[in-house]
Amino acid sequence: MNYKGVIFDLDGVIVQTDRYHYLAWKQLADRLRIPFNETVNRRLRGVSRMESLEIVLEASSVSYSQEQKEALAAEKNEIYRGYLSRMTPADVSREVLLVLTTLKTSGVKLAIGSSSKNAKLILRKVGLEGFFHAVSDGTNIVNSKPDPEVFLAAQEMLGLEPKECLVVEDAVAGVQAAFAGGMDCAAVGDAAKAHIATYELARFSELIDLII
Ligand code: B16
Ligand code: MG
Repeated sequence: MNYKGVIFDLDGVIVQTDRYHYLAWKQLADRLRIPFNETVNRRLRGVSRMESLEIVLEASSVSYSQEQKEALAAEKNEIYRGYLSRMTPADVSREVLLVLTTLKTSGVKLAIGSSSKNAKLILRKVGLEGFFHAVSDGTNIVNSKPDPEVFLAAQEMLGLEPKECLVVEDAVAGVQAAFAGGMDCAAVGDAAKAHIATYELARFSELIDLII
């Protein structure tokens, strides 16, 4: 076995909730008459909710108080959770499910390492509650990616050393977080295109040969 543990990012890796983040931020930005597009959205991947809001507000001429910013973040989260409420187990692809179950039955320890405070809700909606050996998310960290805190917490929960773990990420900030924590990283999507990770996955199922 090449790695004893795998720490999966959630949004953009296990589920495609990145689309819902985009739609929710877009709705808020439209109401505030702030330009927002896929290019700005790419910068929000893996970044915390409040840091994401700061990026969205860069294009605003209005300056908001901390209290107003918290209300705006809550407004976005309400819209986002509206989308999450409609998620089902069908939102996890067959390929992702095959990789997860193959690794688990082979004795690999599995964790989630997500910046999201909605991670446990998402796992419940898609039928993966209780599936992972550890869940480290936005509720147990102070610093979000590219800080390694969320992955270091996951690795500790698994009882493993950083070098024994592989992180799977779709965000550049997530790859940077894995490296900062002393872990190897396999990249999908945007992070793979950036050519900065240890491995670039063309297909998710390549993980099986890479790990076992
Ligand atoms: P929430 P990940 C991240 O999830 C998202 O990629 C990022 O866009 C989002 O702002 C962040 O979670 C916080 O999410 O508002 O639900 O707490 O990719 O780290 O699983
Ligand atoms: Mg992600």
